[in-house]
Amino acid sequence: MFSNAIVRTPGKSIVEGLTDSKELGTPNYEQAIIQHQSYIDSLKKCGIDVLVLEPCEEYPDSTFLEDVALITPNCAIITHPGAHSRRGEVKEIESVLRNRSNNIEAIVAPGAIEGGDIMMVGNHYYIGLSNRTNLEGARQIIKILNKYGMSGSTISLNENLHLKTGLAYLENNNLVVSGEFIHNAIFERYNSIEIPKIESYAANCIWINGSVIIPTGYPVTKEKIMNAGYLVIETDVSEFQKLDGGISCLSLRY
Ligand code: CIR
Repeated sequence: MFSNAIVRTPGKSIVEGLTDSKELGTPNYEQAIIQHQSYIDSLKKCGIDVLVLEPCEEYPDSTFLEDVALITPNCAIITHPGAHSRRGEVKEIESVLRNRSNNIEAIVAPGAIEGGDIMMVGNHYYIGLSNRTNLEGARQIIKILNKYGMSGSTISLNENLHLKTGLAYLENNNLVVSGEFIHNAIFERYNSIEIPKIESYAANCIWINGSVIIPTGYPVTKEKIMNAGYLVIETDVSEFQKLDGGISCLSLRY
């Protein structure tokens, strides 16, 4: 169960965020603010408290707060993003984490890791090896997880930006899978909820206390997740999709 989330309001600089999806256009700042507020409302509907951090104009991608930290029940870990332009974001989260955990750890160079590449399944954390997360980053985080009684393992990515771009764990052994993760032997012990290619953006969704928040406009995904027994909450994050960000990227949940 989660009881808290932390989000960061987008800054006007969001229009300069990193993207591999230029064909979707530049995000509209005013629209992003409206969508961000709806996202916060969706989190609150799941019964959790939401801490809203001030915008950070210096870092255009800083609204994608998931990438700079991992908060576990036993410790909080500050990441070292693989994207150079995002590295400074970590100094903006440190004091926030210090108020929330007695055990603060950090990944250091040459290790690189972004939170989008970390998927929690109970006490175990899957770490995606991507263009943003390297083996040394994974090695460091697994060592920290072990120190606090948790475990981790790696999985290589070929197509997705982050591990959770294409995967979401919905508890109760249910795993949303898309693209390169469909039929991957690593995940064969889970009940797979397969997302068709045309809706692959919706594979990035989040379970919070029995509800699943998905992006608006993905009817097949919505039906499949509802049929698996969840309450589905839709929220429009199209301005964040323009920067390759999705539902999970916009918050830290703990
Ligand atoms: C980036 O490229 O870093 C941002 N524009 C998007 C980050 C998305 N974060 C995530 O998937 N956890």
